[in-house]
Amino acid sequence: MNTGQAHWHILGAGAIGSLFADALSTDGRQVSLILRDGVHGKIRTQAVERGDLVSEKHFKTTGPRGHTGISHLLVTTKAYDVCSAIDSVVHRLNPDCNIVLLSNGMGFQEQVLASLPSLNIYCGTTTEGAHLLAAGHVRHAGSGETRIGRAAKIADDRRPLWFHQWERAIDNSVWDSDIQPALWTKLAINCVINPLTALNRCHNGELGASKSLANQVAPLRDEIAAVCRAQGHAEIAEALPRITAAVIQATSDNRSSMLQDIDAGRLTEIDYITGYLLEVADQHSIDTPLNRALFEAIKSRAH
Ligand code: KPL
Repeated sequence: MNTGQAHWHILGAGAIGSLFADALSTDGRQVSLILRDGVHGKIRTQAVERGDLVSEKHFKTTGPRGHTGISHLLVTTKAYDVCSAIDSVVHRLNPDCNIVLLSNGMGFQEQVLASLPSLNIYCGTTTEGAHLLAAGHVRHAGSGETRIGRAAKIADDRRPLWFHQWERAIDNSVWDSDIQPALWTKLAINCVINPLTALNRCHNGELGASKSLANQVAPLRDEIAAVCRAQGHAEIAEALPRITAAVIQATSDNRSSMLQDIDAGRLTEIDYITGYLLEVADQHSIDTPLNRALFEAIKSRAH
């Protein structure tokens, strides 16, 4: 079993990956960044701004093809890149490797579990706010909570040893013996906010401030609540009006990740957000016409 001094490799050095790399390294962990074009041993300087303070760190980088083994892997790529990114380093994963999946959306967790059944796969969600100002330069926009649990349901739901280090390194990190409710809560929020803000090209706050948008939020949210309920998450369904209103307000100045992806000409994560919801809705024979319309509108616009 991996214990003691974890060496974390970070796959996906965007805003969240950089923030976590900085936090783990501040706590004394060894951290390396796996970059697509990384050259083994090359150092990359990363800066994280928190208010007026800028912390600069120097990380070893490596390309996916490197030879050193990986014992602890944190994956923070876009949802659609998770499986191929892990595939690119699969030859380096130690037989008892710990992999933490911290990307937006759902669906890839099951794919990774199916392709790497013998490894220790964890997944989670974070509400830490961070954005990239430039490559290697991140602004910490707001503190949040990070919830982590095992991707597979197994009898032993105790927190693994490495998580004790995370609790120290990462503010408000919480071990979840059942991570599914946290994943579904985040999925439900993303299903409401991301496509609507992307299609209406607005900040998150507009979904509460504009009457015509608020009128779209309510029925969309009700469809999502019906899927949550059918999936066994009645408590999320009940709380969804309150939770979505709170997140819309707390992130009112944000441009959602989907709006940012469209503006940057990137693929969106719609397949792993609304697309995943639609798959589950189909399994339960639940009609979700509003979500389907948004899914198709984003697909026709962004892909
Ligand atoms: O997770 C988000 C995203 O933009 O992907 C929210 C919570 C909607 C914040 O912008």
